[in-house]
Amino acid sequence: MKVTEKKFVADFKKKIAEMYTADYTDVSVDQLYQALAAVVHSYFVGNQQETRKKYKKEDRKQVYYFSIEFLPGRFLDLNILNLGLSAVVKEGLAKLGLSYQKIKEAEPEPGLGNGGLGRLGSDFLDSAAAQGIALQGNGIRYKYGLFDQRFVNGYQVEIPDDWLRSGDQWGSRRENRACLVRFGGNVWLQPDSLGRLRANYENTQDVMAVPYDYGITGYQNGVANRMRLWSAELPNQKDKIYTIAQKEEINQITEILYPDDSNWEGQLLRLKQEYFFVSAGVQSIIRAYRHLHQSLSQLPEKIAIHINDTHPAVAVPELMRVLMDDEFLSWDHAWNITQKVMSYTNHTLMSEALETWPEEMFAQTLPRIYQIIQEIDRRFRAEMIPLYGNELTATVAPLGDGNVRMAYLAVIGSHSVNGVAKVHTELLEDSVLGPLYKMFPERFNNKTNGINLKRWLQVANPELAGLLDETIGTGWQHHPDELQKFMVAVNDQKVLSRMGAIRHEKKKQLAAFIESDLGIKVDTHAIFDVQIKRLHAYKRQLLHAMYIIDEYLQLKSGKKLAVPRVHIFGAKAAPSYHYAKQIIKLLNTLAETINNDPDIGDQLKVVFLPNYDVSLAEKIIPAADVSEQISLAGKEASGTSNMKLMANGAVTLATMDGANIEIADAVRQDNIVTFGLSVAEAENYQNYRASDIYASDPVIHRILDTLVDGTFANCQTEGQAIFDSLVKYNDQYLLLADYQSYKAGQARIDSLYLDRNSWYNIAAINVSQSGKFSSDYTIERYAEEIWQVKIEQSAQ
Ligand code: 26W
Repeated sequence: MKVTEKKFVADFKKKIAEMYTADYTDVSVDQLYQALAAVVHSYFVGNQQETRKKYKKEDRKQVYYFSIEFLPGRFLDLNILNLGLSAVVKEGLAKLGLSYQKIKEAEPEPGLGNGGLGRLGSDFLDSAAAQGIALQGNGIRYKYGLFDQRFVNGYQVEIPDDWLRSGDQWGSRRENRACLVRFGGNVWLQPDSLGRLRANYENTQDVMAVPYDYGITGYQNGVANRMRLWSAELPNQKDKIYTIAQKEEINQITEILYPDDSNWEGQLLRLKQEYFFVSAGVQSIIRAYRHLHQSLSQLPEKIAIHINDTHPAVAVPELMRVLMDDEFLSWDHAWNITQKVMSYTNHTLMSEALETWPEEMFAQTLPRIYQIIQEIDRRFRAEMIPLYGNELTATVAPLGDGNVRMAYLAVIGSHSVNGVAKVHTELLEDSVLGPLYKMFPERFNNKTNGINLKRWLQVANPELAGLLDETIGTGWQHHPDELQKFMVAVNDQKVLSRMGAIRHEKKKQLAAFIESDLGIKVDTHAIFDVQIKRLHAYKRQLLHAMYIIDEYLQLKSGKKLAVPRVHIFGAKAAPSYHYAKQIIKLLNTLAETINNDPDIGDQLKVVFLPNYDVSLAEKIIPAADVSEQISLAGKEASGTSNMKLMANGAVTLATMDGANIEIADAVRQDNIVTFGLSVAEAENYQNYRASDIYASDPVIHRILDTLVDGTFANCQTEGQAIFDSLVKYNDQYLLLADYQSYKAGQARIDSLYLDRNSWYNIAAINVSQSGKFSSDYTIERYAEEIWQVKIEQSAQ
């Protein structure tokens, strides 16, 4: 369908008249957005239907990407770009005297994830559609997404994120595809009249899972895949009456996203969430497969299920259940199929994030699934003990220490296990999953993460994308490796100065946003030093804070900084993660003190933008000069903001951790600033005594003292707690060990920035080397090496 500007304007006006019985001059910005979304949606429903038909006709193998988090960001902008309608929409609206920029800001963002894991899932969905890969997302339609973050007196306050308040412009409710999911009760096996074992249930709590489908558009290729999100509702049973409490209990299952990565409350509810979307997903996959195929033996040739982190690992016993109890396959046959269908990605090395469930809770909530896990466990032990002995086998059996251990279950039930950066995969093999690697080495592989350059360059930074188009042609949009061609910019004064002008323009836009949001004026000639990611001790926002204090003390003692700095943060802390919240308070206190100190002026500013999300990331990333990737080596699985910032021309200041190592390889040592302990050094850092460093290093001593001596007012409790975490409790993440090396890295940043030409050269090299981190390539590697599915359009 060719959409001209004329057609678009007519469709838009008509839609507004239909929806509001009003003229476009007589509706609110929210209403304009809703109508615009409806029009854009109508332009790709045809693609959705065509794509489904095509996959069906070709009998394509389908991949189902199971993830408890997706972070799609705003849909409108990306869909318009993907449909090739950017100019038509912008100009059409302008003709009506309307600003596209304003209207798109009215879209509430679906915050259905906490961080990198969820955003990676969405980048993968986008890239799969761009590459013509038959991949669908399967997840939860949380009524409330990740909380909205406000700061009150410097403290994080969490506000419910009511993203559906004005309806759902992109999701289609598919009631006819609903499934029943069972919890609790008793279960027993009994032979039926044909002698087959049937599972009988009594006193179960039944929940209806209703899917909402969201179209995921490919990049200008007519493809629209889908993300299917499940919502929990009361079953349609006329003979049953539910109490309000029962109704509440059911609705609660998909009420809210768990803001995770520390201990969460309501473990049981989380377990229910996991089984809920997994069971609904598996049932609907088998149902769809059954429509087209006779024999289940071919299932692995037609279906792949990907387990994104352990949260959907219960897919292993759930598929076993469906194959045995509903389809009457034998254990061996079902197990053989299950292992071929399942694959698993691990996203974290933090041992506290490897999910386990108390066996008792698990058995009560999912009695049949628990039985199946017991049998998986029994067979695993029977097979492995003779080969590896009791002790080693016991360390990685699915049941142990009174818990169900989801990561081990996922590895045992899958044919492929991958980490998300080279070093991460090595560490998985060496430590966290070591014994399983010994048992099944052929299953392990690495798939370094990637990012969707359509969103992170074309949508977030159309100015830079435009310069790339002009300089090297538009081929890079389909073949990101062609960004290499931008190496012509190196030492080309004309291109470099245009890039410099764009960078400055993006800094001005961000500065205007900072001023309107926080009332802080920043100097756009200062270095914009950016750290944006979940707030977590291992990511070491505190190391960055120490440097800010160091700079502040220098300025107070009358010294000048080599280059003025604006330190920009975006980060949410899990509501129950006390220490992370204390660091937020500290950063806000630094901002308050420093920004209002007349001695400091424009030399130093600290900006903590509240409510970090995908939309805010799109504003910050194109304006960043420095990308802070400073986790303790060995802790960050990959990181993906490092890739987004690099693609926009920021210079990375990094430890050799996660994908930073691969970024350093790609841009070469001169074009990145690295510092700090290596993975091996950090691992072997025995006999570390933080208090010795505090005692012997006067710079560090002075910095840490400001946390407790009243330099920063109204932060005593937090300052003391943070001081204690470093000095008294021995600095778990080795900040003090890395500080001087970090500071030297910051000095190197200053000296590079002072030579603006060479700085822009480095920026251009970073942009030109970012193509290899496109998720288009990553998803192709998954498709070829793990799922064995067809790629329609090769990005190579
Ligand atoms: C306890 C359950 C749990 C634990 C951790 C739930 C969720 C999490 C995180 C939010 C998981 C996460 O986002 N991990 C990140 O995944 C990215 C994509 O692979 C990586 O780039 C990041 O390094 C990793 O921290």
